[in-house]
Amino acid sequence: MATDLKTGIKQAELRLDGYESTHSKSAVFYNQYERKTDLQHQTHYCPGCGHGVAHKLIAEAIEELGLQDKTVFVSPVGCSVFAYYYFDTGNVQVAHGRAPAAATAVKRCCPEKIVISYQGDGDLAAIGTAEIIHAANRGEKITVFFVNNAIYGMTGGQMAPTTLVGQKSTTSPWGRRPGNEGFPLHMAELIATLEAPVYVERVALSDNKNIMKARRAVRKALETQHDGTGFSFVEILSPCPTIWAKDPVVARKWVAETMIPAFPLAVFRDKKPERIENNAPPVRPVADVLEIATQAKGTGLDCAKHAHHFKEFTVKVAGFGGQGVLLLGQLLTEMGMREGLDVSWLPSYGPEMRSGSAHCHVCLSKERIGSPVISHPDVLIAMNEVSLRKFAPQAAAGGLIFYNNERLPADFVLPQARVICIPASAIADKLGSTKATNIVMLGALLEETECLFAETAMNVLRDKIKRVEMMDVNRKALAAGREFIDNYVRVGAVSQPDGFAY
Ligand SMILES: Cc1ncc(C[n+]2csc(CCOP(=O)(O)OP(=O)(O)O)c2C)c(N)n1
Ligand code: SF4
Repeated sequence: MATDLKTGIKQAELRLDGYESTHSKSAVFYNQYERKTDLQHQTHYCPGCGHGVAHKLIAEAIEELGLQDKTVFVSPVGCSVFAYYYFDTGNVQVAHGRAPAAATAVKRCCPEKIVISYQGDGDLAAIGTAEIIHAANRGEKITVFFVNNAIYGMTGGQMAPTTLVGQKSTTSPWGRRPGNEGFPLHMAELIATLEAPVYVERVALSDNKNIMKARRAVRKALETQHDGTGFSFVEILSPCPTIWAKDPVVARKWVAETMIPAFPLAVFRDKKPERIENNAPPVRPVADVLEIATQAKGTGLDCAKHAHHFKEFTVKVAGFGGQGVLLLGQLLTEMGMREGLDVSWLPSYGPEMRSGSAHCHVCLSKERIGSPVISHPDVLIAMNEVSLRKFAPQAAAGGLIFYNNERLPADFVLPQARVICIPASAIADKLGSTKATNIVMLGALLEETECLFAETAMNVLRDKIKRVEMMDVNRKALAAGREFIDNYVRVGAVSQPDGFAY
């Protein structure tokens, strides 16, 4: 159907069958909604629900502005949780209240995208108050559509921060009393007190005239983002006939007659910022900022990235607290960083300081890392039997497991990965400190996999291990781990000064 580009209104079209088509679904919606096999033609919203109208206005604005391929729609927890079944755009569904934070992340990573945070009043003004205030205050270049229906719809009608004075809800059955529950929050006004937001308006889905105003506001908010100007926020007063226990027509009337007087419609902010802030990440590499680049220079390691034989190399280190599990992961990531790789380190540990289980995920990569979570590591370093049993089945097929012991438990079923048993604790003990067990493992890992340079390991150990008396033990432990591989695993191989064995 042809669209008038100025007004955004679709023009009637004469169809082949002789009928005049005056109305059709926006192309930004999927043709069929796959949520339920028997309901592919309709949304899950109740008849008369404002979410359906708000979706329509947003989809049409995206279409008119030609933004479909660029849009990422962040949907909340609330009745609109299933928005991703309807919008044929990029979609992210996030935890309750976190949409502005997730939208911030998407927008900062992909500044060319149009990122929409779509939220209800429980989501935005209760559990997510901090997220929206700070995203607005930072002037994130996102667009927020705030659907205010004065109630928690999805969970059956609890009081929302926007519930009107005197309005009954399941948690304020006597009607909201300011002395007990406080006054309704006016989010648009609140956000307009901040310096950064560029466009803030409140509209209402109460009647056709106001819906047309809402259509313009939605479009303007998206344009504000499209222009790269800044943060835009549209509060949409919206009927919830089901929870209000009102007929859809009466519910619309209630928006007009009861909600609008309490939440006046207005443009609260419409400004062109004096200068467009550039919140793109600093161009200096992290290694420069941390002043570690110069340490790598001159060693020949700054161009080592090209020497690495992998595109991505993942390690999981697991054991109990006190075994240096997390430190070993940190050493590996620091080494990778110094060798010019992208790295990530993700720790996981219980509340106990000692003896609780601990593990960490390490990723060394020549490319940007998508996620720090590693489900199937190339290498598992199991510092104890519990970790071996728990994580060995996750090791990648054809991967490698280093197990801190002389031999495997008798009943252990070998996984698809190769296992190297190395009595790292006993070796470290002999060298003078069990604490160096993780460094023995590090030596073995470097020697067997050649993932990083042993020379980098020594530099990192020198910089990171503050206790001078441990340095000698660590140096010996690193060498002992490498020698163990040469003597018992790769028999005949000899460690070379560059860290590799021939
Ligand atoms: C962390 C968390 N706390 C509470 C809930 C329960 N919960 C689901 S939706 C919702 C409120 C939804 O209300 P609103 O944001 O106004 O959206 P509506 O359903 O009215 O569109 C709540 C409290 C949850 N899912 N997660
Ligand atoms: S409960 Fe209310 S907000 Fe939720 S879908 Fe129904 S009418 Fe819409």
